[in-house]
Amino acid sequence: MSNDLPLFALSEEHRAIRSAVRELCEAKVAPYAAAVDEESRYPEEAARALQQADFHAPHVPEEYGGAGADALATVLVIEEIARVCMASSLIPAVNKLGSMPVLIAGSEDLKRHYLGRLASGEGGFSYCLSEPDAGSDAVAMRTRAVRDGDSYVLNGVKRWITNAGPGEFESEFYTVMAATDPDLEPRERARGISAFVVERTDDGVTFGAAEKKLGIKGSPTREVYLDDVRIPAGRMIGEEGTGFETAMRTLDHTRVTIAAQAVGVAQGALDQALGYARERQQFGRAIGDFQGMQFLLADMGMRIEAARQLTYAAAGRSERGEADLAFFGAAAKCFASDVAMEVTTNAVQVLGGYGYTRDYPVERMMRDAKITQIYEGTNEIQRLVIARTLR
Ligand code: COS
Repeated sequence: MSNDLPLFALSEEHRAIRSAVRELCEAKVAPYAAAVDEESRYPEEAARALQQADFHAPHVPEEYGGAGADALATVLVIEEIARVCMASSLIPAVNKLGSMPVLIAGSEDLKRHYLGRLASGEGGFSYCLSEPDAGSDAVAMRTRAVRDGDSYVLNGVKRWITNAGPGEFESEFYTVMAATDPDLEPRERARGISAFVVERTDDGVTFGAAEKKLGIKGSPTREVYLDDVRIPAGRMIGEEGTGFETAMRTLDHTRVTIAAQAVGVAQGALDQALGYARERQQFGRAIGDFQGMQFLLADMGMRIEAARQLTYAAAGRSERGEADLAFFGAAAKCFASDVAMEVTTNAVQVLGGYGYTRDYPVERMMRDAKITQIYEGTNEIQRLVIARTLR
């Protein structure tokens, strides 16, 4: 047995990507993270730096002008950004989420046209599945797309759309799921849903006010209104009636990136807790010398590493398109986000009163971590998806 190629380690290339992103994040993302949160403003410095380094949408294949990062490399990029600023990590994460339907099911024309524009930095890509009355029950969507000659006409409201808006850094492109056959029986309804690319400059597209959120305050979330939006039929992604399947297959891949965010924010909180435990003196010694504190920190480190390994294993399934990806994507997202919530909460505990103030980043990390248990499917939905695969 050879010793020079560990079976269970990152490749040289993956390690190089991780250290390049880490360096960039320390210099150009971390310094602005607190202000971005405090002022609920777009992380423009991060957006520019990520774009310059080609980390804004690293998953776009080289053939469409992208960096061609595989699923694991994309996870590493997102994990490292989330370690210092969760809101900024949504830039590559949402660009992958929004464009994945095109990659999975789009025509060659759509891929060339839109992935190239995403990769070049011309515009970001958002994903529009949820609606005011269709969250976990995504099939219940009311947005309609009606065929009219060579066009489709879309009407409806999409809610909780990450990075939606008219701003310079907000998304130019939107994958919109809409019912093309709304009269099917409830059990058949998924087959009446289709996916489309909508551009924000299309007539009839407008946006709601930015939501006031608990965390990820630097990442805008808005409603998207579609009022008689007429788009060419060629902007349908895949065949009519396949939109729901495409939406679900997309989430199988991108739940892995939410797991990456969760691992990153948890690691960021542990790093802060470790630094504090080493420095903070009480009862004549560093609090990290107390066994109670060591046990807490040990549990944090252990759980983060378990979440990381599951996330990387899920990334491998995503890259290879393996049949058990639905299980791995849901399991990684659910496990890592529960770990992130626990670890960030414990990090606040380690810092005590200081941890509860905005003078230290752990309270922000705790608020930011919460969303990973909710978006791209609540953890209750992940458990449902997992349970179905166990049969
Ligand atoms: N891959 C491919 N196809 C899938 C799929 C997947 N992972 N999951 C479901 N489908 C298909 C099913 O095979 C089924 O097709 P047929 O009708 O041809 O058999 C169709 O999609 C409907 O699936 P299902 O019957 O499972 O639909 P349900 O209404 O029971 O809902 C859940 C399934 C709950 C899993 C789905 O609605 C869901 O994931 N909800 C959460 C949505 C979400 O994550 N929202 C977050 C917004 S994105 S930020």
